[in-house]
Amino acid sequence: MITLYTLPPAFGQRNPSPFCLKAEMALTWLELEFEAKTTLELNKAPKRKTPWIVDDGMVIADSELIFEHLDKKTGGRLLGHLTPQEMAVGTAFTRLAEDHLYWMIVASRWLDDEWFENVKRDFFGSLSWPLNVIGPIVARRQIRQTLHLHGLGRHTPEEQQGFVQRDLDALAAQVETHGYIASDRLTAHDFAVAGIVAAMMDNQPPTWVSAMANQVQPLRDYIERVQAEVGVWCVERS
Ligand SMILES: N[C@@H](CCC(=O)N[C@@H](CS)C(=O)NCC(=O)O)C(=O)O
Repeated sequence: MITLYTLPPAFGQRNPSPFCLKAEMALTWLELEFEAKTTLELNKAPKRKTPWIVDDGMVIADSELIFEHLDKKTGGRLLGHLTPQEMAVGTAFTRLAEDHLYWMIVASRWLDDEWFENVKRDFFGSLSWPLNVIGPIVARRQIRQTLHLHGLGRHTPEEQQGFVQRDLDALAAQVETHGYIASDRLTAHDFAVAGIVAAMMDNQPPTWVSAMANQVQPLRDYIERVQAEVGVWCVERS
């Protein structure tokens, strides 16, 4: 039996972490039996981040390492059947989404003074005093430092918008041409990229990054298609 640990619902999203959504999509797609548990106690997480899984006592933290494990476990049903070209293109776009665009989602949620009230409410509101007051201040400082080290945090808002737009344009051009991110068929790389785009588009209320992403109709069509095919949604569907 597999247990998947994710963040609890926030910002109108059933699963507000794109990496958790990606792992949930993979487990569902592979039709593996699993139990999902939510937690905000990241100090108890093996790498202090979500997601992680426990599979028959084996702990695997990080969505990409989870993919590797699930691929081995299923005899290559997740990644093993992909062509070298699909792996190359899928990996490159996953890196763009997860290691570049994702940080702009983080910035738009955490560093916008007005929007940060939603983070305080959904991530820290259930904590008792003084953690509910100190927690957001300390965590926000760490996010600011991380974005500075990454580099994206050093740019003006207009420059950041330019980076976001070029990432969105690259993703949109690819899915408009091919239907999916690595080729003309659904692959595990779509779980990663659609996870990021859905977490970006479907914030309630919208962040400045959500507003930009929602202008890009091919990406909206893409995430609807991927989520419907897998049967896992970022936002609750009735
Ligand atoms: N590379 C990791 C990234 C995971 C990640 O950044 N998770 C976020 C939630 S979206 C997290 O737990 N952040 C908490 C922190 O950085 O302290 C993966 O693919 O699993």
